[in-house]
Amino acid sequence: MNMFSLEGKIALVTGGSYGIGFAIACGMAEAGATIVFNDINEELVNRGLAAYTEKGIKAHGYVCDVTDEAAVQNMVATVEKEVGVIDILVNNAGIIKRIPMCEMSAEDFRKVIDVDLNAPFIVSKACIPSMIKKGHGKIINICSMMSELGRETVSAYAAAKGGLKMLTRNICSEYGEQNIQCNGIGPGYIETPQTAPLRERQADGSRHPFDSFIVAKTPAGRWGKPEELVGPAVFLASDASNFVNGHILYVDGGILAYIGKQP
Ligand code: NAP
Ligand code: GCO
Repeated sequence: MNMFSLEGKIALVTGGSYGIGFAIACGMAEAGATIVFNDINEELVNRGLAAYTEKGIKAHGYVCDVTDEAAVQNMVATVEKEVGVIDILVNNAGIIKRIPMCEMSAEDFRKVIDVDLNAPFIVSKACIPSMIKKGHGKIINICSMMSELGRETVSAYAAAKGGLKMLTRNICSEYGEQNIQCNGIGPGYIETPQTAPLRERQADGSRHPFDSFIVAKTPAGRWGKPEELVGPAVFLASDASNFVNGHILYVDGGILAYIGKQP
């Protein structure tokens, strides 16, 4: 079962101060990886470092906006000097703007595309050369249900996550021969700060309509927890998945398979 071990491996998790990135990083640390993470500002990085320390994990934190190519190149070079070559990259950092498409500015659309699609390109491009030199690499892109489905108000996010699915397949196609495996994880609806607005109690104390909708649409009958992404992430980061490439592993409680409960 050593094939699931991440001992001796260095994992970079972008946007890893909290939420899904933090949970995946903690799981990878438990499997033996050295954790490196970045976030957009010092306060978040320090918050993340404190959270990792509380879990007994000595993580390495860097301030870096993943949309800034020069900053990313510099961060990766610094990590290689201070920690070592990145074996596992988790492109996790992401944002969402829930605005009806015809009310959304082009600037807002571009910002979501920049963080959720351009940044995984930028960070992967910065990490791949050293992975090739080292003879192996694992890239895990955090996709979404919206890599497959649309819904009102998330046009930019769905476009980005659909593109991220195809970027995943293209990195597989272009670098599979250099022993780089690039796969995606497609979380369903997970309880994190990003989805908190969709779960807020109403003024009368009732559940948010979207919360009730998602619970009815999910065979598991509940939202997922960030920790439930750890097993799939460790699998895709480990030798156990060396012949899995270009695959999007949906961790969604069955929602993509289900037409939904009759009202
Ligand atoms: P989250 O709670 O909002 O965390 C996102 C993290 O990314 C935050 O630490 C955020 O920092 C960071 N980030 C945002 N923009 C950044 C930038 N330009 N540079 C560096 N870091 C940046 O989101 P989450 O729910 O954990 O989601 C993590 C990933 O999973 C995202 O890609 C999301 O699209 C995806 N996902 C989430 C769900 C879900 O149901 N939660 C489902 C499917 C996929 P700030 O606080 O500074 O923004
Ligand atoms: C939304 C949610 C979703 C989740 C996730 C689902 O507004 O529909 O935020 O997009 O974040 O991506 O997989």
